[in-house]
Amino acid sequence: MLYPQSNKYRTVLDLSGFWDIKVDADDNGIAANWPQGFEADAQVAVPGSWNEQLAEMGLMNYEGTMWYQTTFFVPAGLAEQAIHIRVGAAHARAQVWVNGSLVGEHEGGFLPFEFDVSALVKDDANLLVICVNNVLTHDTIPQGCTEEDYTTFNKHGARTWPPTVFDFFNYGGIHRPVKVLALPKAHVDSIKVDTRLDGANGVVKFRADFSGAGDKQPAAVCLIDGAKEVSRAALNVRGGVVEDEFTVADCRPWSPEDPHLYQLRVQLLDGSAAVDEYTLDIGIREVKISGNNLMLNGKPIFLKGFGKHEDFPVFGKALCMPLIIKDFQMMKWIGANSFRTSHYPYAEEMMQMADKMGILVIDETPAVSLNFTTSTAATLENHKQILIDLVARDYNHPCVICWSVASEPANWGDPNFKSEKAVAYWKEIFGLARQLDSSRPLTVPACIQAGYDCPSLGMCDFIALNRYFGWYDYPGDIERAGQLLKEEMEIFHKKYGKPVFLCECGADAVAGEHSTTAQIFTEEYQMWLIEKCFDAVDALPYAIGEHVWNFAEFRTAQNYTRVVFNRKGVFDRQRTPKAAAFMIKNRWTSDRTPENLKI
Ligand code: BDP
Repeated sequence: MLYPQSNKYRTVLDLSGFWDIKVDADDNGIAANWPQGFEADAQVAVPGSWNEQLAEMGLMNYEGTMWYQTTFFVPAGLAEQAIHIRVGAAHARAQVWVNGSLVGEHEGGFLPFEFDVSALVKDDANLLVICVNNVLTHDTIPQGCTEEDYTTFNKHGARTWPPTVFDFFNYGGIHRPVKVLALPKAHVDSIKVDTRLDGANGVVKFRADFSGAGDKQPAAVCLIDGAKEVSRAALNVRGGVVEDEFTVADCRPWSPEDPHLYQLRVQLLDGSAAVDEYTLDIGIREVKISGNNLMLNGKPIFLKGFGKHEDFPVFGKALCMPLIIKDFQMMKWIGANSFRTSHYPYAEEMMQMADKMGILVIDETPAVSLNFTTSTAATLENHKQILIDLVARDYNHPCVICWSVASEPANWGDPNFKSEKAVAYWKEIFGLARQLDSSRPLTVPACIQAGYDCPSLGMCDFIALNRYFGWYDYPGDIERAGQLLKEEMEIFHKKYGKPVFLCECGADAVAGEHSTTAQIFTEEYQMWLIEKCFDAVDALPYAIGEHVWNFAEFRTAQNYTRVVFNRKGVFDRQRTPKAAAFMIKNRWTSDRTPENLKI
């Protein structure tokens, strides 16, 4: 799905602002005719999670149905165009009505969805009603849990409030902007680009799909480098599609050092005049696993970075543009070259910035803490649909170097994580992911509870380990932590013969707590433990990277292991650095690079 773009042919109206909201704890809204409009309980900012905005109304921990409404106008000059409503993300499912008619629904809280509402819009104020519900079940991705699940599984031996099987807060709301798109009736629908390097040349293979284009209708595709047109192809649409490839002589490959973007411009023509146009930023680059290495453009690369979250005071999980800039500034400051979208797809704007800033991304689905005892046929179907939609959304981003198709199966004490059902599930997911994208490596970060032979491991292109030696295992024992991590990496490498990535390591640190000795929860302990982990990993020739858990503190469900937030951030929730941040900066920006440290 293309990101909304305004140009001579296309108009985007952003409906961000204050919307009416109405709580529907008993799910009466449809019977009460709320799709036709309702009397509001309050106003809420969209995008935004409702929880912190409306905490004083008792909605901090609300899990249930919430109704949103606003009005929009289609400017007179656009009446002849196709009108779409596009929601960037609404957690966890949504139904959409325009002027009282249901236009569609969507399951999953982290990906965009779009409906053609041309037949419903009026030459007057249009009523847009969106019903959002954030209840998670055994069928959803991520899964939810019941009271009973706590006694059956329950990693921490404690309940959380609200109940979750994962360690982040289940915010609800319209988290990314809602936009009205006015498109030419015949328009570019999607673009898919594959790039590779051939010596000094780059090869850009493209395919564009159109809606409403006639057979043999002319189209033009050109590749632009800044102000210069590099290549142009005159094509005819066949079966709604054009495809071809360009060779770019002496190309500038995209990399963290030189994140050079070219533009691919697709035009649909009527005779020689354009009737629609879409311009996509692309980077020419190649990524693959080769032997013990992760290769970018034919050279080994070592990942230095973080697992992150979308989480910020008041915004909750909503798009916050200044925070995107701040986080990239901090990642550059500290010397990171990568991050993982733990534990769900992030906003499209974040991915665009990663392309521009040359930051590599491990792009993760929301299938966190999958449980094969509770999973149903619907869980698998939801997971597959999310994978299809995620790959469709992010395929063209040069920053995406890997799909993390799920994370931490077995984390919540599932006794069936090695069952035949689990094996069959993983085969379906990996098979689908490889069919959707054969160019990027796949992985599933593994927690210690998954042991050495979780069935997902053998299907991964590299092993990603989440290890908390010195924290959950042997808290306070830093020396042992380093030793155990090294032994663990060795075992996985021997067993699978694949490169190993330290995907998560870390410790909670309460900013302002200090100690001269290895005392957990202090800033020093977090710093020393992370350094020990780096020392262990940097000495291993098959290690392809080290990611710290987490970039910043984040809200979780309430639980006695969390002091308001998960404190493993090396920055606090407002992005103030803790001591560990300076140690990491020193490691990642000095000559003591992991490459130099390798023995
Ligand atoms: C890891 C999970 C992550 C948690 C972290 C922790 O992947 O979501 O936040 O543990 O406990 O296993 O801090």
